[in-house]
Order: sequence, then structure tokens, then C-alpha cells
Amino acid sequence: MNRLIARQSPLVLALTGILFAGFVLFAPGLPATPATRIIPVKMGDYRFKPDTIRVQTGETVQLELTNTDSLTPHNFTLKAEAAGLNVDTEVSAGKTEVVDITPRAPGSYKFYCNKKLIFMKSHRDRGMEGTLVVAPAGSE
Ligand SMILES: [Cu+2]
Repeated sequence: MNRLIARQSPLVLALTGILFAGFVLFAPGLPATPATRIIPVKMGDYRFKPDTIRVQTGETVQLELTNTDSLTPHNFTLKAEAAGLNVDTEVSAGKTEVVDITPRAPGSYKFYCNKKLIFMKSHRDRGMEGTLVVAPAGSE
């Protein structure tokens, strides 16, 4: 077994690695352009509802973020470099904002509201936090 690997040239090993990475990233077997799913997310009372959002790797979903409070502005922040996600969207009181996301790697990623008034607990500390659960492509 060791001899078999040792006999492969570094170039062949590198190419094999690249092919495998491509296979994982583009996950063949799924429709090339999955329909965009709309996920409504309510933001209000220092909560996200739902606070767990489930998607699949490579799936494009549209988050429909609605601030149900009448005065308090909120925000949807989701920073997950590993999954290629970098969202920071303000949602004024009573308004709806739409953001498309396409997670590139499975895992669980925290999202939260980054609002904080001076001398007050942050919205996140008050419970305005949730989890994006990204399943491997093709699971379910
Ligand atoms: Cu908030």
C-alpha cells in the first residue's frame, strides 16, 4: 500500500487532490440550479423566528428578513468564511429585507443581531442569535 502511494508522482497526487476537491465542491448528482427556496425569518422582541435555519451545501436560499418591531432596528449578521458567507444586513423597524445565501461548506454557523445601545446589553446578549445548519449536499 505504501509502495503504491510512493510510486505516484507528486503531479498525479496533486491532480487527484484537485479532482476530489472539485467533486466535493460541486457535488454532482444534484440539479445544477436548484430552485431558490424562500425562508421567512421574523426579527423582533430580541429573537429570531425561526432561530434554526436548515439548508444544504450549495443550495441557494433567500432569507426574507422581517423586523416585526415597531421602533427597534435590527440586523442580520452571519460571518462564516469557511462557508463563503459574509452577511451584514440592516433591517429597519417594520421593514423587510431580502438576502440570498449559498453556503459552500457543511457545518453549524451562528447568526445574530449586532445592535447594541450604549450602557445596554447587546441584542445578541438578550437572545437575538440563531444557527444556520448546513447539511452535506444530497443528504436529507
Ligand atoms: Cu436586534
